[in-house]
Amino acid sequence: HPQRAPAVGIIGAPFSKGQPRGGVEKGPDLIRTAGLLQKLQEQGCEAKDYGNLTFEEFPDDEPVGQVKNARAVGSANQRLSEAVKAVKKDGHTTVMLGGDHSLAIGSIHGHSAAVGQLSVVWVDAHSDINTPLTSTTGNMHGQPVSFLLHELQSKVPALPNFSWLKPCLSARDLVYIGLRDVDPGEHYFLKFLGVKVFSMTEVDQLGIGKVMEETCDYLCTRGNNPIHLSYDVDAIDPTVTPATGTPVVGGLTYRDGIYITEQIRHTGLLSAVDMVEVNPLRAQTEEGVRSTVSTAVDLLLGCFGRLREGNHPQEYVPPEP
Ligand code: HAR
Ligand code: MN
Ligand code: MN
Repeated sequence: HPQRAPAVGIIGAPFSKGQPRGGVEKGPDLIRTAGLLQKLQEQGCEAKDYGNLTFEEFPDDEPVGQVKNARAVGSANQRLSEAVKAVKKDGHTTVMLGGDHSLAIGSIHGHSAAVGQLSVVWVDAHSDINTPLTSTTGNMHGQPVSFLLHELQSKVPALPNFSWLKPCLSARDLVYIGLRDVDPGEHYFLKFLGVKVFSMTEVDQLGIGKVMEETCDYLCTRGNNPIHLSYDVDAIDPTVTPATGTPVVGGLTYRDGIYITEQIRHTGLLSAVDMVEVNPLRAQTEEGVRSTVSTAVDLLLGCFGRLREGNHPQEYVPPEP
């Protein structure tokens, strides 16, 4: 079914404190420099760039138990939540350019604050569902899902600068695709909560075609809620997207990755997208950076209607001799 081009609202979130490696804050500007806005407009999308958010600094952000940079992460996500909420209220499909994946806390919270009950499709090598107590690294980019889920609230301790955050997602409204590096505590939560997971094993078993058919059927039975697609670029195989902080071998192919976006787009329910964990300082070569950034751009173009079969505007008239 042909769809009207949605108005896209781009929010840059140059934030890296959810993990220890510098460089991921360069993601938003790199993705812009690769031509995201122009390419979206060329494919008929109305697109508006809301620029980069700025974040408060916390020089004395001492660990709270295991958790690193809690104050910075809490504050950044509060700002991001407000920004996403405002851009959604402005009628846009939001695109949040990270930054690390701890930003999904604010992005999903703000999205839900604007539109209500969501479905979340989390495409990642990692499940990012550690609590501050199960995390062995203390990095908050491995924890965002636990802060968002109603079902895990009793397991998440209070942290400084997190009092604004209320859980807004139910475990049955969450689907994972691409998992291949899941910690023991995370695996326990996924099983205990009965979360829908298409790990790389299911991708191998079923193929990406069936995985997406089942994903879309599942979201349909959940009531066709607006979809939040949270895309960690490390879901794709590191031969294609090496410029990322925690690459894991055995990932999605470029084609799998693009097919996910085409099918999510096809539901007509896509309401917000995150594109996170692009880190140019982590690739061995310039070509590795280029490949990672151009893949991130292509995934976003797939989210907004670019088809590999080709496209033409609805009003297109072929030239007559
Ligand atoms: N599970 C590990 C942790 O909690 C690694 C998480 C890595 N996360 C990301 N985001 N790159 O998916 O620290
Ligand atoms: Mn992630
Ligand atoms: Mn990841």
